[in-house]
Amino acid sequence: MDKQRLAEIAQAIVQPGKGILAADESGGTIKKRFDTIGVASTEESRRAYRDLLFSTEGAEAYISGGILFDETIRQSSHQDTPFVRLLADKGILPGIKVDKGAKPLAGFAGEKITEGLDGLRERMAEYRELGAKFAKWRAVITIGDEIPTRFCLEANARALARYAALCQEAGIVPIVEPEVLMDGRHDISRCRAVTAETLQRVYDALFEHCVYLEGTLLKPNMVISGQDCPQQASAEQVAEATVSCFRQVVPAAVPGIVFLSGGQSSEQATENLNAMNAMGTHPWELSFSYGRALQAHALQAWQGKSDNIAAAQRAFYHRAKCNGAARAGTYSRAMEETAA
Ligand code: 5MM
Repeated sequence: MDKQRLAEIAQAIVQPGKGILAADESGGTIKKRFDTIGVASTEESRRAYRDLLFSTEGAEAYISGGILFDETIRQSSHQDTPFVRLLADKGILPGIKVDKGAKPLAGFAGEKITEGLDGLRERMAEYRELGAKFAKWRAVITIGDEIPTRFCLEANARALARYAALCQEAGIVPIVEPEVLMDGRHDISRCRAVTAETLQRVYDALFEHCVYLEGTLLKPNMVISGQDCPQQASAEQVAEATVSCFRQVVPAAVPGIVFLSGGQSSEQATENLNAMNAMGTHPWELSFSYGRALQAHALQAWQGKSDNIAAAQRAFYHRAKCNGAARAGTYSRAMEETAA
């Protein structure tokens, strides 16, 4: 394992002012997104959509990495440039989602386990050949009356750790993504308790699997109120709860935390990240790896029509820029008014 190279890649991803575009929606998820604009999900419509995102001029000022899906890493732009090369030429590191999705955990109603470890060593070798510099595996934790169970947390943590070890063996930086879902009526303190326990088990497992933390990144949920909780925490409360929770359980050896947006509005996800960075310096870089929060406005602007590509790219560029500012704690709502 080339530890220095892994650490360099991880640090490049969390360099100041930049973050990750998560464009790794699986077939089912991208269909759901396209359904909202009435566009059929075909290999070509998916290619065209990712093409407009990756071809957005100037977005590389705010985007350090792009996560691709297996289909996407093999596709090319309208000018026949492989997406991996298109991104690399802009200085954007290409990454790959390698999990096979969260499936029901047998015997544990309402809980999920992420699959995809079988054959992963061989797949990692292929993705490395295709140009992937980092990878991503998402575990899903649901909050309910009796859940998550300890068994579910441990099973997912072990899978994340086995994935991370295989990534590093292949010279690829693992992004470790344990997502505590925001679905439910629970309050922010319940989210904090479950997030802390989840992360504690993840770092125990990573330690046991001899994963080199300096060559990893963490992609977690923020500590926020459940979506249906009547009392929604403010950005400052989210920032305080998230940072204080993570200080207790995320080792300082981890170079960066790249948050997912998880269903927050685009503006809320930016505001929350901004509030964290406005607090001052932290043991790790605090960045973004947003899917919906970077793409939602662009998707709405696109509507599947080539005439709308420029408008969609303006919308994507704007969100990338706002989140770039949030990396330094200098974002303000006024930036939304000056949108292109
Ligand atoms: C949690 O989802 C990840 C971040 O996206 P959001 O910022 O929208 O929450 C995202 O990378 C996700 O893992 C991919 O879209 C793949 O999801 P599926 O459900 O298709 O495996």
